[in-house]
Amino acid sequence: PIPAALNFRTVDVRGQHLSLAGLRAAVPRAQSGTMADAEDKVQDIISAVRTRGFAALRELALSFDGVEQAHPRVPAEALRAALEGLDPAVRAALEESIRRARSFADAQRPANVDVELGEGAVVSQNWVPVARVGLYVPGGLAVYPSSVIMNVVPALAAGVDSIALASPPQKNFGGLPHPTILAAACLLGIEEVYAIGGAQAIATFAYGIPAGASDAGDLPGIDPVDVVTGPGNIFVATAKRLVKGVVGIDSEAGTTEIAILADSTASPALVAADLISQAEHDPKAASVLFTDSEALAAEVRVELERQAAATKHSSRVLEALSGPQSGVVLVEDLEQGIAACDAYAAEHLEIMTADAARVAARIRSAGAIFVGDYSPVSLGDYCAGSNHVLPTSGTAAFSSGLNVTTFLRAIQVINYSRSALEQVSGHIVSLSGAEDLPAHGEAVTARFAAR
Ligand code: HSO
Ligand code: ZN
Repeated sequence: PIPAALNFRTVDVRGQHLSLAGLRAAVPRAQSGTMADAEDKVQDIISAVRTRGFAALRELALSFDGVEQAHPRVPAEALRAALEGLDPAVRAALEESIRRARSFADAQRPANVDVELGEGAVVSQNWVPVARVGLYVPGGLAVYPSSVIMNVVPALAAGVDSIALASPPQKNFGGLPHPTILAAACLLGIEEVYAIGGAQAIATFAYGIPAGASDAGDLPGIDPVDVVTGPGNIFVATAKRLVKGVVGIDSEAGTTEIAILADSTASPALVAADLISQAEHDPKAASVLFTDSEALAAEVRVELERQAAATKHSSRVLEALSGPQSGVVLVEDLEQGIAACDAYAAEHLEIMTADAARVAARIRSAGAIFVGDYSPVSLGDYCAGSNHVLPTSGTAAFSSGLNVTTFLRAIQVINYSRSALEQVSGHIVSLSGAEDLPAHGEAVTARFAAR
């Protein structure tokens, strides 16, 4: 039901000395179970793609996207044509976004380490890119050429050799992904692009599809990947969770969230504008304000009403702001505000307080932190240089946004000389005895036995 009016609820945690568990239970959240509901449907899609390959993709493209598809691979000419047809202002914006993302991603590459733990006892840690990745770019209520950049740039900076991209087929564009998505891919030199949406794209990447034949001719196969990344709706997030272990994934980047920690010095109009900016993504998007100022909360509510009524995607925004996942959390003071924000672990957290940088430095859990009035989430979505594929629904407590290390593995290399091994051989024998695994010790002593 689309609400006619704003119902931005209030959660008051003042005067209660809530523990972490108490705060987690109190903060606005989507009703749990939404993911479990999706799980059965998503599992069916994954099984269909695994067992029936291209035939399943054809059926899913028809039923979900209304598109007849012989093969999901986007032809090279379509990529080039999309770039040629791209609006010059959008092209310039994409290029600037790429430049900033690239500079930041290049600087993230971690250094290898070599440590000599004794003479001739060398242990190293080498960062090695995965061989092949599958990047998902959503295209449901909106199209996301910016997400092409966010996925591709760190993969390139990590040194990944083989990069495949998938995005939903669009009925209005001849069954191909949206042309700005194709143009962004072309701009970044990505040639392997598929018109596959949702859970079926994630399944295709995870398991691959063998080459086959059809009435329409040969069907070139799709190789499985090592890592699948990208944001998406609940179906995409659920699919990633279900294939995790078969492939690596980035974080659970589901329906978007914005949290703002603001005090009485914040501008109600800007707070409201930012809450609305992310509510625009999805009726299930979450917009949460944490504040110790009742006056600010009241003014933000007025601004939300005014701005939400005037914005283009008004009904989507009103539904998101009025859902159980959104609202204002009244806190005792900034201390409790910080604790509540940590408990919430927002995908995006804006700090709009006096001395915002000092407050931001104290936050322990968030996908990304936006400091002060001039660092809105929209900046990070498009052009900050940071990544917008970030952990949602509290998973920022243990996972990170997309970055270069998402596509790297740390391989440790052990290289001891004879004398270096001899030096610790007694310890190895002792420990192998203590664990009742004597053959471990014997493997070492065998090297020093007289021949
Ligand atoms: N806020 C979204 C990313 C995005 N916004 C793309 C606009 N375009 C999730 O971080
Ligand atoms: Zn956004």
